Amino acid sequence: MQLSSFQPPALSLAVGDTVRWADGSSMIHTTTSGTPGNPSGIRSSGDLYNGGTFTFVFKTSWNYSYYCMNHSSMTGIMTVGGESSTGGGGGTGYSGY
Ligand SMILES: [Cu+2]
Repeated sequence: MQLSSFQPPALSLAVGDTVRWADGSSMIHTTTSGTPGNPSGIRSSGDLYNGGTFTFVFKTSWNYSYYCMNHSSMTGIMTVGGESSTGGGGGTGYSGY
């Protein structure tokens, strides 16, 4: 994470990929699934301070919108495709929180 944005804001992943967010700024950020004001409940990092990191494994094919709870202008999306035999959606199989 840069000062007040997700870099890169959009990523394409394969099912099973692991993503690590790192707060490289002096501000407190989160990476929270959903859209500002509407968390989806799949995952939330909680507050990340400078040097803090959060790792999440994307196990289901889906488009994951996410945002920062402290800065509503910070949004991003993970497009997860690839060889999923289970289809998208649902709330199972996540390793979140
Ligand atoms: Cu933030």
